[in-house]
Amino acid sequence: MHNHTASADKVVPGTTLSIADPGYVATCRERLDADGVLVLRGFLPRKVVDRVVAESSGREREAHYTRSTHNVYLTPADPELAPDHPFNRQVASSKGLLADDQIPADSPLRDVYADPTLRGFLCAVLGIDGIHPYDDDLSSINVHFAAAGQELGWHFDNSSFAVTMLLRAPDAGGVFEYVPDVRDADAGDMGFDRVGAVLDGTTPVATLDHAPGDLVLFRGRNALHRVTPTEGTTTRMLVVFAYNAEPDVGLSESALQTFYGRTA
Ligand SMILES: O=C(O)CCC(=O)C(=O)O
Ligand SMILES: [Fe+2]
Repeated sequence: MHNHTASADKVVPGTTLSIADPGYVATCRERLDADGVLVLRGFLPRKVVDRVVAESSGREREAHYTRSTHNVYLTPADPELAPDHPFNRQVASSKGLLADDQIPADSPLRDVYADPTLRGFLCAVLGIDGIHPYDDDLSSINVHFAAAGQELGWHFDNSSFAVTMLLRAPDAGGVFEYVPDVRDADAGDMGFDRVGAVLDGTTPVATLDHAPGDLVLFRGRNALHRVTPTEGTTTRMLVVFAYNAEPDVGLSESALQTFYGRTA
């Protein structure tokens, strides 16, 4: 049993607060609701981050690389609309990733992902009744690589929340930028004018201030966001802890093929 994260009484580093403490949880929930983002600084101790980087960085060549252009909605273009309509404007994304079945069985990332205290915290802060792994072998824990020139173009996420942790920052670039409340997916508001302004660079954007080991909760369904191109020889590394609010949800075979180049 590996216990890198001292689950039962986890103290938020640099504070006396615990992610099991109801007052702290309430504060975090308010912050996430207000800002659409929450950063738990120093969540994973530096020594453990270093171990994860050591176990993963040599495996960059085993990652599955994809390069695509897409609209911000991650949907096919609409030929009825002009090519420069905000629905059809294309951005570029390129990255490499290690799928869940490529993460070592004894990786500290598995302890974090399974940690019952963390899962309880996420449910409380996100306002969901349950939190479950993906029902496929690839999607739950992913390590993303972005070498020089690789970037994620502006997009909205399909999922309502994401849990990520930077593992290694590049020398420059690789900055997470976001603009809250650009669309309202549930109300059917596509936010075309706001999307166009962000793509034109005429809207101020927020920059996420996060360091390796910080745990980030981000609501990316209505917040437009991107990761700028990595600059320099240090590859950006980030882990995505993917959960579902419902049990028994897996990605479709075609989605698995798109993301991982395989289905099992
Ligand atoms: O790499 C990041 O910091 C964010 C990744 C992201 O936005 C995504 O995978 O949808
Ligand atoms: Fe995203």
